[in-house]
Amino acid sequence: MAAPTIVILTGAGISRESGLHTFRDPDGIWARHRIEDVATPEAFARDPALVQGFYNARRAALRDPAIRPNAAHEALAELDWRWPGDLLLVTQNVDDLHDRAGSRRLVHMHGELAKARCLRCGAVGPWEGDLSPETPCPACGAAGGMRPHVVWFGELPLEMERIEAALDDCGLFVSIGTSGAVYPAAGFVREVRHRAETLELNLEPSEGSHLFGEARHGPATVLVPAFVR
Ligand code: BJW
Repeated sequence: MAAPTIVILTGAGISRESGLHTFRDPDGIWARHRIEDVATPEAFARDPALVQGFYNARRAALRDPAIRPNAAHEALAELDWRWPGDLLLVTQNVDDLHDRAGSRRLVHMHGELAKARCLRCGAVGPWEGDLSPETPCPACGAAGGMRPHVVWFGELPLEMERIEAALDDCGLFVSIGTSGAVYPAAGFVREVRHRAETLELNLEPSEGSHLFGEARHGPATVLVPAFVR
């Protein structure tokens, strides 16, 4: 029998032990910033400098040499190299730790901190430094239209067609380090649970924990390598 298609969904919890903050834990990003101020298109239209400052700081933190992929990112990269069937790693994370660990069959559904997008010409490219409301686009030269390549509330997540196609084929769905509070990702388990095996690996039960066939609770750096090997 052919190896089943695996879809893995990851969230901020997988990067917590690499030193990056989650969103909804007591010490998380939303404890220090209001979503309405920094993570909506309306916030960006109102105060682009504030929003860019928020993402500039997180982009700079990602370049700190102490921030590296952990054993959970590495185990998923190993699974990607090894698994003979179809596999798609769908991350909600805007960090690049799965990329650095070596995962290749990877979708960043909420975008990437290390990329910027021009609102004038639509070009998306790598971005290492800070963005400001005056930053010109390297592709078209227009000033004032560069924004972080991330998905804010009210915007469409990226590559949904590819994700839905993988979910349609899915024989095993694994959710790792996500609170299950944000849609459409939080709805994936409902889509597949009647035809696929479903497994949650999270520090604590997520909002949708009861929807999974099996749930294991603990740190990602312990649970994910144990699942993969
Ligand atoms: C550990 C650990 C360790 C800790 N080991 N675990 C009702 C129904 C459907 C939709 C909606 C609805 N009401 C509103 C909506 C729309 C809205 C939404 O979902 N709102 C909710 C608040 C209800 N969604 C949207 O607007 C999305 N777009 C959309 O829906 O378009 C329409 C559409 C419809 C149908 C199909 C397709 C499209 C866009 C959402 C964009 C989210 N953007 C953010 C910011 C990205 C940029 C940035 O990083 O700043 O994405 S918000 C933030 O939340 C970020 C994350 O990716 C996302 C999810 O968070 P995550 O990863 O789950 O983190 P936490 O902190 O919540 O959880 C961490 C977990 O890890 C915890 O459980 C810990 O216990 C655990 N953990 N340490 C293992 N060591």
